[in-house]
Amino acid sequence: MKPIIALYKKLPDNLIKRLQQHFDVQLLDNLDLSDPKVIQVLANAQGLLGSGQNVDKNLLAIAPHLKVASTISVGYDNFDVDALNNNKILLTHTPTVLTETVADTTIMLMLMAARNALTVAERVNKGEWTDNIDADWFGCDVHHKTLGIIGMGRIGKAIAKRAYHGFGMPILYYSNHQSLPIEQQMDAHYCELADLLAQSDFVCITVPLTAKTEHLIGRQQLALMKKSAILINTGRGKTVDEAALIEALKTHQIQAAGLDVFAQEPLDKSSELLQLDNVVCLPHIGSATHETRYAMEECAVDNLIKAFAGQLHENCVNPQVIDA
Ligand code: 8YV
Repeated sequence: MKPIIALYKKLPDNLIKRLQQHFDVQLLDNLDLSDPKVIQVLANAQGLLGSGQNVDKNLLAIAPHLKVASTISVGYDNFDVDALNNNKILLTHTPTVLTETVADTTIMLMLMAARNALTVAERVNKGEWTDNIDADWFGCDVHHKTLGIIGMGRIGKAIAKRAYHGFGMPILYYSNHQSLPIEQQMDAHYCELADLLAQSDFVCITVPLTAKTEHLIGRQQLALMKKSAILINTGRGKTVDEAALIEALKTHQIQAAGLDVFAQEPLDKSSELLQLDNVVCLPHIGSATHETRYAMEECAVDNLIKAFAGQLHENCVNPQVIDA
């Protein structure tokens, strides 16, 4: 008998067919534990495949046969990894295929925020472009400004490459580990967080959300930034204290922000962020191109198939489960 997997995301037909060669695929709309169908499927499921839903102790309690969870994302902050480890459930993710696309999104947000792209486009739409534009339409330069990158992982490096080679930006970075190749190839300088915040014209956050990075940027850290600085977040919303950021933007403690991620998603339309004209808010589109989302889905499907075949040697969040 093929192992049962709970698929909680719609996938293209060719990937579903591929899954069906290996598994008994049970499609769910979500992982809402109050839904009897979800409970019934999870009671027998050995695999999970999807994204954007919480997988916690409550879910694991009703999924006693679960062996592998494959998330269609690089981030896995919505999984209780300790609980997965305790239950010897392998977690796989899609870390490499979205790197370049998320780096593109980050650069786009830097440019949009620096050049007031949203505001000026809206003014054109409203018919306000009736003469040569004057200074209240101007933005600020990006090229050759100092970029501070918080989190020099795969995505941080792809941002650094674009910024250094494309825009001639000096790079500062703060990360868990120093990266000698980045220092040698791009003359990047490792800094303490406070120094990075004080010296950077643009600050990009690309760290994953963990207990250590939650509210990494709060009122104190925002106060260290230049008044002309622009904060970009394409990682996870909760790495920033959103209330403190709103305050800093309102009082012009910093100049602007470009945000793809928020403490609560989708962003509520009553959020104060949407009332500020020095913020660009995007709907978490970091990896959202047709090509990259397909590559993520394909990678997650492959991860699941290989994991069940005992052939997965990459993309494991908790490989110690395999060893155990
Ligand atoms: C997507 C992301 O939002 O991979 C991640 O961690 O944040 C994004 O690529 C996610 O995959 C949505 O399902």
